[in-house]
Amino acid sequence: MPVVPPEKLVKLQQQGEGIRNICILAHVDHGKTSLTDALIATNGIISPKLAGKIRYLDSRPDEQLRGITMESSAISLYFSLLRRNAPEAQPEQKEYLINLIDSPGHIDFSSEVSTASRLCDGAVVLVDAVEGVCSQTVTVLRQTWLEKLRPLLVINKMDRLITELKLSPSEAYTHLSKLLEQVNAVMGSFALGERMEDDLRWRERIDEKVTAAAAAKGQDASDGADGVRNGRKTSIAEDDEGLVTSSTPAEYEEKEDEDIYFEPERNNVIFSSAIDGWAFTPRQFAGLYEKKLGIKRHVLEKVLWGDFYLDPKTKRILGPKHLKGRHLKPMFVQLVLEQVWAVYEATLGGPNKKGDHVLLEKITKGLNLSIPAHVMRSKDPKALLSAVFSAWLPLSTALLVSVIEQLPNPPAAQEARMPALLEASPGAERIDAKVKDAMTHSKPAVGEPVVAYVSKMVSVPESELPMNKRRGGMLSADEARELGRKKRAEIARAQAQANGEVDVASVSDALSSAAIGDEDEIAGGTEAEAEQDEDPEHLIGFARLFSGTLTVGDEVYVLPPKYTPARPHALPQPRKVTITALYLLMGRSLESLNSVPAGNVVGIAGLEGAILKSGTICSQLEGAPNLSSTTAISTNAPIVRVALEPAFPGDLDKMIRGLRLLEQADPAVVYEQLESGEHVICTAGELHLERCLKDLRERFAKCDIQAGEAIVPYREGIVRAEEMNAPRDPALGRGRVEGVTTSKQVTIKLRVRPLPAPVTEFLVKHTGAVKRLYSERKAQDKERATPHDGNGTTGDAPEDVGEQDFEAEDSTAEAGQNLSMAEFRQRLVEAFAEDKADNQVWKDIVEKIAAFGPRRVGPNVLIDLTEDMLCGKFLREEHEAAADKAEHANKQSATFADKVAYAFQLATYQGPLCSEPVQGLAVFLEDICIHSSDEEAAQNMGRLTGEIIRTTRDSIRQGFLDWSPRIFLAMYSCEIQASAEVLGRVYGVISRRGGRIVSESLLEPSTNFTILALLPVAESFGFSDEIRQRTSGFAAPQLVFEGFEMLDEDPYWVPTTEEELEDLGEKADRENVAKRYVDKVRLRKGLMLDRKVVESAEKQKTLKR
Ligand SMILES: Nc1nc2c(ncn2[C@@H]2O[C@H](COP(=O)(O)OP(=O)(O)OP(=O)(O)O)[C@@H](O)[C@H]2O)c(=O)[nH]1
Ligand SMILES: [Mg+2]
Repeated sequence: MPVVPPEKLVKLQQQGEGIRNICILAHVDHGKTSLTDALIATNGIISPKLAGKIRYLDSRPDEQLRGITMESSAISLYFSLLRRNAPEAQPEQKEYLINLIDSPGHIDFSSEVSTASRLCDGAVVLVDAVEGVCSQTVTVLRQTWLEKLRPLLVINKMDRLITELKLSPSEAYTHLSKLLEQVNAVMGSFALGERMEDDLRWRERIDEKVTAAAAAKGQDASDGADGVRNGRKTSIAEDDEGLVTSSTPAEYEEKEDEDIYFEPERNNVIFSSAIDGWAFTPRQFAGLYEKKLGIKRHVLEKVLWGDFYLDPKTKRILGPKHLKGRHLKPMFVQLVLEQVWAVYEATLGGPNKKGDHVLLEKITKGLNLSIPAHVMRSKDPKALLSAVFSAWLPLSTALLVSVIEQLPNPPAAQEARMPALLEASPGAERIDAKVKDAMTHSKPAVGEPVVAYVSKMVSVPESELPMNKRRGGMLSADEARELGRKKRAEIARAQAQANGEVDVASVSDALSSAAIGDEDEIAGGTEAEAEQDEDPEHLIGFARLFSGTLTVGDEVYVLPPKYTPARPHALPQPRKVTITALYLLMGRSLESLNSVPAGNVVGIAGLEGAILKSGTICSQLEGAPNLSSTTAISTNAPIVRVALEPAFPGDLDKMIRGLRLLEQADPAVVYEQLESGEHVICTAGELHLERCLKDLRERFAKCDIQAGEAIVPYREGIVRAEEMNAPRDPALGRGRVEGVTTSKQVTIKLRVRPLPAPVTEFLVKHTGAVKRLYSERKAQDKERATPHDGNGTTGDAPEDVGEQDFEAEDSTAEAGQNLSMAEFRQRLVEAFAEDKADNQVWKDIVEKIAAFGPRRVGPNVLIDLTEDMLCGKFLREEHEAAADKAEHANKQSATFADKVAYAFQLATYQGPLCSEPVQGLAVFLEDICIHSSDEEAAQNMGRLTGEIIRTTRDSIRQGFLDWSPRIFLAMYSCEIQASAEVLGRVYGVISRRGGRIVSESLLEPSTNFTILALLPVAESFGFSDEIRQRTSGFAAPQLVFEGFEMLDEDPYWVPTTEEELEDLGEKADRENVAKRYVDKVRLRKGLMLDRKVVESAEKQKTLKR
């Protein structure tokens, strides 16, 4: 097949109707990359013989080695089709451009899935015919649902039903129906969720209107006196109500949801085998049988799948009712599956698995296929199989025709998707109407506003950029002149700007872009130089253009993630950058473009440094939409943290530079430098970490880097255990502490208790909500604060405490952000009420909450029991705030209360066990007694501040240790598919690593089991490899961070009673697992350990030689 020249693709970019932007999504290993091979082969990029085997888009060596896709990559393909506009018309040739993005299925790279889907209009979702719906299948289906991408379903690996499971066509049909039901059940559940939400919103709206109307009536009644006016008003109110009911239907209307399901009769299901290179839709078979059976094609299309049977005598279609006890096979079995099975039988079956030549001849004749004679004689049955199928049911045809017919082109898709997407973006009402219009209609004209969304930055070595690749004379003279002219124009423009009066930011931009030009020029000039060993990486934005036309040399604004059109000039100011190059993405290789119109996927250069991970590009600043803040779906939060150091200390700078590049080039990596000076990266999983390290060593840092042991997060907490030591101070009671500062001037009385479990759980789940409430409150306070408000200075510091540490883990807790203050309060009260045993303690406690911690958002509460609520109330409505501040603005103890609140943040940030964050702690501040006069205290403020913070922190720790402390382990939920033979070994590995099985189910009709287990993150390193080895590669686990789980063992427990001593001996021979974890963390952090290093030293002896 001839290679399609890039010019052809570029021409097609101009015609919106002929473009399809699609992404391929599925669970890991369901065959995405193999499937794309077949499409790539149609463009002559790879040989059709190799399609399905070489996995062309897995261009990284490690991707090939492991057989796992790690990065999403795009390719543009040309496809032409003969189409008839009317059944009788002459077929016309139509050309299409398919921009296809292959995404990884492994859970570690799930962030790449969101980056891919945001750029597309449609999705091809694959499901393995044997394994069925897996965890990631549900995730990607949800992604298509949320992004409003139209999906196509491909049931892949159909060959496994024949060769592996050896199902008969009838059995396979039953299996496929079940599989389809599974997939549709998933879709149905999304629709149901949405419907319930709609229904709720509808009810709320009705309620609101009814109360509003009732209030209006009440008002009238009290207005009273003027009877006439009153009467008129009431009638208006009624009118209002009448209007209301007409605009909000009184009966909730159910939306049609037929559209969302996958149904073969609607041609949105494709059956395929990527490895054997075939695929079909029922429509194709309808075409085949139209003449033979004399049944109209569109009728056949509808009945080929489902409970329909062909009467062998009359050749008429029968429904299940008309079977009258006859045993007929469904049409799909008889007319479709049996034919496919027959080809397998004729090539791979037969007496000695060498095929059945007679049958094969019959089939090829019957189907009128022309197979070259040398292939027919071939000894390789697989080659024969492929040859028959590629002549009969080529994969690319079925898939591409479906894509073209079923999935929308960019103008249609944007019309459907954009309004809702823009509505959900921040400051939606301030978006310029012109921008909205251009985006909704995908207007490609040059004058239209340019809006593009960059979903990630891809790093490309300089040697692979098109201009460098062509070095050595391949550039034609015209092209070279054009390139030079463009460069000069660019530099001139940049310089003109630098000389002009534009603002500082754009000047520096212009300078930097001029510098880029210069560099290129130099690179061009030193052409003759031998291969440089330095091959710097360039970051290119992976983007989708939604409106306008983007041209090299254009100046556009890069909107930062927090941008909102309501405050376009808020800091950080959006930067203006010059587009230095545009690229057509062709897998690993790139082709230069001069300009690109709306509706295309494109690579953009010139954004380096302006975009960290993702962002929006717009030609105007005022009224620009922010598209990046609405993406949120990353199922796997970065949880694996590792400290890195260069093998040679001199390479530190190189490593840091590399880390910065890596952070930009990978959406799921977080790089941070700890206070201790360690350089830490946070990755989504072990495999992801491995890829990052490889990239760092070989591309970004180009030096040897050593990774330390993974840093696993823990949580600390307390419980009321059955048998606890006596309280430290029986007079005060358990958990109560009276801390006196060193100078004896202040006493702080507080009490520590474990929060009821439902409350902790609620708070852990709703960190997002607390975060929002807190920032709203802070904004309120700021508005109110007078310039000489002395409190602010030290009180504000706590948010800084380990801010970054949490950032990464937080993303899981972002859910539930939308709770309003009243809702949040209500739900919290309910959670407290669940604790029946102690309900006296928790009565009305929500009103007294002064702060959450650590970082003001964590799952611990500071409860203010002081007489005048010194710390102030956290969950307050707006009107309460003013009174709150004014009341004790002058009190000395109120100033101290601020310090106590700060100490609470510190104490919960680093618990006493191993300095890990605390969860589920309630600190009751009972009193702050000052033993000196106000003036004296005011004089010693500086010293006292430190003392109070220290005393409070220590008191909270003491109170903590008065209960039974517990350590909480980070847990992965783990899904493994394994066959019955290796099940035992899988269980063995899980239990040895301290995990436990949650459920196990059989995947009929295969003998595979799906096992769901929980596994401590700390024990998960090497888990996947071990499972793979032990099961000879048959089981592959997927690990997703689940949350923290308590390890019910006191790390400080030692046997004390006689019985225990008798059972366990003085040294407690049974290992205390909790202590092991605590000690491990303490050792890493360099904290003191109470560990005997040498035991029984007296037994040592020196042996004589
Ligand atoms: N039997 C069979 N095997 C297939 C088929 N398609 C793909 N495979 C195999 O399944 C494995 C995974 O294929 P890939 O194409 O890498 O799967 P993927 O979905 O891209 O995997 P990730 O990108 O890592 O999620 C490979 O060993 C393929 O040979 C098929 O139709 N039938
Ligand atoms: Mg792949």
